[in-house]
Amino acid sequence: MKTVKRITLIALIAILNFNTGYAQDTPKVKKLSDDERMEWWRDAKFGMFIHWGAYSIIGGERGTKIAGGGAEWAMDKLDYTVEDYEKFPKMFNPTMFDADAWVTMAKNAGMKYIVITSKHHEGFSLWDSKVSDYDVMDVSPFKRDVIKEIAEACKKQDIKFCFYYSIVDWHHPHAQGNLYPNYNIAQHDDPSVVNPKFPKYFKNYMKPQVKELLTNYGDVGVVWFDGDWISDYTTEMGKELYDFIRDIQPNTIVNNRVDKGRNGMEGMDKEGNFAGDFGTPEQEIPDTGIDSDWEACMTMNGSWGYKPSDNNWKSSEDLIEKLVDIVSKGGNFLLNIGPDGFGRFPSESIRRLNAMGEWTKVNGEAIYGASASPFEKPKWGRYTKKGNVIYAHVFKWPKTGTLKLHKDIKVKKATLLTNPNTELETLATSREVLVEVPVLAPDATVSVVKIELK
Ligand code: FHN
Repeated sequence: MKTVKRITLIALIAILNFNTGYAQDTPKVKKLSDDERMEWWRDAKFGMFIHWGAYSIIGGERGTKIAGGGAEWAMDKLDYTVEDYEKFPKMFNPTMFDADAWVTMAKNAGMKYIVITSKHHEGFSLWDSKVSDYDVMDVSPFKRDVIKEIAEACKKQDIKFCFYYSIVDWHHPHAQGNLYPNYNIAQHDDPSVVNPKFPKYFKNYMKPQVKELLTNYGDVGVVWFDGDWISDYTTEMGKELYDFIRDIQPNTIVNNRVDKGRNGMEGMDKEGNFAGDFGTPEQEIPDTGIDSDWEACMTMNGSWGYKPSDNNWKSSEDLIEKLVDIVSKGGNFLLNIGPDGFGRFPSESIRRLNAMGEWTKVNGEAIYGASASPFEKPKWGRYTKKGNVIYAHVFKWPKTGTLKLHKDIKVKKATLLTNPNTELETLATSREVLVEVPVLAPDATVSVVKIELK
């Protein structure tokens, strides 16, 4: 009797396994078409960039010296040798770090994805890397896997998890580490200066690290490379790395800094065949719309990494207008936060995130899933388009109570996003379309008029 029972039990488990799909080998991910793969990203429009590392302890200051530009360049700008600098990862102990709180602040701001620096140029890795002992688990007293905590918090709150990875590594002896303190960025603009050990770093360190990040932390929305400018890194490496990533996670999106096509800070690829799924304008917005995928990344003040001495903060109004301007030209906006060495977002950043969240809560339909408008930008603001609707984002509200739209806009119905139940009077003339609007702007920053087209 016992034997029969056992056989029945084994057969039952086998059937259950088969039916519930718990096949022994991990289920293969369905490889999406490029448009399907890019869809979530094209709809998302707005993401959070996070620059966090040992440089966040330094804050861009060394005695009376303040690093010019981004504080994340402290090792270079404040003249630390590799040996000097190694003391900072040994101090990294951000006991106030709370991944869930960070992700909640991004979500409440209206951001749909987070790109966090897994490793910046300093070479210090914020995850448990088996390839390196210069990581948060081995060298810092913190001993928590930051990338794991962020990835889990993103999954919990339905925010896409993405990571930044620096090709440049000022610590690794086969990358730029062997050149410090003589390493000179300018020298590296000279293509004749090529580090003979870099291919070893690329093959034996960089690729295994990228594989760890793509294997151990679940779905990765975007891999955001940086440091593509160095002459050690070649387009052959870039193309190999792009294919390597797509083999591990076929549907991950990769920026154009994976290869060598980027045309400086304006961020789009020059002529030629280069790997990468979107262009990356940095600290600037193209003058006109671009009909390929692109994302503008920007700081809130002047530094990517935490820099308390930099009080050059963009206003919340300016940041909202930048979001609208970028979406009206067909792009995404990746807006940066530089948390401090304790794991806190600067209060000035939180204030701006809250203001952007208030605005996107009311006006998000004119942003998410919207595309560039077919009409040239009006003097008073921007247009975005979604299906059969044009959204007029008014930066300068008309004092006359009459908003003038492009003459080719055929209005079926016009309403304010803040007051969808009240139809606005419109009049089409040969030169423009007039919309009667309240004398006072309904929104303190950008007010949006929804135009349903005939
Ligand atoms: O050198 C980096 C810089 O520190 C920062 O990470 C920006 C963000 O895109 N990228 C490089 C400068 O172009």
